[in-house]
Amino acid sequence: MALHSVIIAPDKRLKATSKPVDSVDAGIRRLMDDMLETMYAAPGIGLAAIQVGVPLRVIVADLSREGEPTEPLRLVNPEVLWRSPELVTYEEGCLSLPEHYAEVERPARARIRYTDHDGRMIELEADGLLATCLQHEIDHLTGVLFVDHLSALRRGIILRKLAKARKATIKASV
Ligand code: GNR
Ligand code: NI
Repeated sequence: MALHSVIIAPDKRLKATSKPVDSVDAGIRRLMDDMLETMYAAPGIGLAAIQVGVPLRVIVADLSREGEPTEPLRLVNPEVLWRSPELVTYEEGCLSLPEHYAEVERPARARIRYTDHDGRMIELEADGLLATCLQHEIDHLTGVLFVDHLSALRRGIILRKLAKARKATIKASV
């Protein structure tokens, strides 16, 4: 397995639309294992392939509690089939927007269809944090970040802070 580095916003690669996967082969399974390793190391509860620079419709997630057995989810070509009319608000974070958090309102439940690591088609109805997490990951597949659900003012503040923090790190490393 291998760790990837996570792309930090602002970065135009994060705005790309990811392409569907043709077939779940060894390369895709390897990608998903590497993404899980990267996500656990961060740590995070979800990761989209585009965050490690791979523009394919692949996401991983794990919402198991610390100290409990892991429950890795590997989703290829996920699609939202249905969104509940009821909404819910969670404080969201993103590995591509480190140290920034904001409340985002989304459908409380969602029905999702995807292909698993064995190439089988699966449907699941998610609620709670899993519903929020999977919608956050599926947003990444069309270049949407949680800050895109905030006002332009709040988005601008966060993205400018990240751009400034990056410049400071580059300067410190020369
Ligand atoms: O680790 C993460 N935590 C999180 C918290 C609330 C809502 C969504 C998330 S996903 C995020 C990891 C990430 O950036 N996934 O794309
Ligand atoms: Ni994210």
